[in-house]
Amino acid sequence: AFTRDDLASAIAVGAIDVHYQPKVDMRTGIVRGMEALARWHRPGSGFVRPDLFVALAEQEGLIHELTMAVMARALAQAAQWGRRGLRLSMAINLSQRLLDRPSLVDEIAAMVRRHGLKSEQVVLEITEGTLASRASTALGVLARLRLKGFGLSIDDYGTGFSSMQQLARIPFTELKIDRSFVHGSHQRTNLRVILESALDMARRLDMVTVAEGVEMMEDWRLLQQAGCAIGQGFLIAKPMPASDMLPWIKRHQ
Ligand code: G
Ligand code: G
Ligand code: NA
Ligand code: MN
Repeated sequence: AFTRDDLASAIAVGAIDVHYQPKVDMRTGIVRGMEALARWHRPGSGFVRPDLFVALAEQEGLIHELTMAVMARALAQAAQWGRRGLRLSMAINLSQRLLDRPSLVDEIAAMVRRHGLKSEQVVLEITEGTLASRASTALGVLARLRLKGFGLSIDDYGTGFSSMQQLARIPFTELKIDRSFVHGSHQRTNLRVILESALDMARRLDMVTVAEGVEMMEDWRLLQQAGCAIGQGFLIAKPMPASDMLPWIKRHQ
């Protein structure tokens, strides 16, 4: 087990690492962007599951510090890849608690500027389920982020409650369909119908369509046929440290 203090000091000393998972163009296979995923390796006790320490950070008032630490690393990495000629978007997971913080917009914008990046290169992934509970508070922050040019992605789409309402009210740029509608969709008609309907709706709303949890070749083919723009999942690549990325991109292209 780990305590709030363990996590707080891990954040403070820079022990929270970031792994990256590619998001690829499903027509060409070209890597379009990365999602930053927090990793915590505790000396002596191994990896701590991110869902566990993210939840603790949310409960214990550390989510702002955690997110800013992840973002600082991820943006520095994106800038470094940019200098190597790789134009990749960088996606950061934002938890609902942060959307209660009006200063968030300027903090993120300042950090992006500091790294010499454009807001258009940065995508903020927000889990749909978390939005349902606080839509009114979150709305202003999300609208201001969008006005500044940031991409806004609905993460895990299909698992929340008021999904249609969120879509109508918030200017999301990307719909990321939850892996439960992706995995095995080629074998199950009901998953496939939901998947295709979500893709159709997103396209008509001018949103970028992303499928997460692509693990099987048959699902990849179905997504391609259904016109899904971007895929992410173990079939393509698992999350990996930054040092593995350039060799992976070389092999993948
Ligand atoms: O890859 P995976 O095991 O990394 O992630 C598990 C969960 O933790 C996912 O729901 C993922 O979105 C979440 N997660 C990973 N990194 C972050 C982060 O930096 N911030 C937030 N809010 N969630 C994260
Ligand atoms: O909630 P979010 O979508 O941010 O979660 C990211 C999580 O999904 C990470 O834990 C990552 O390791 C995991 N993940 C990424 N690709 C796949 C996949 O193809 N299958 C499964 N089961 N998990 C995946
Ligand atoms: Na995500
Ligand atoms: Mn997701």
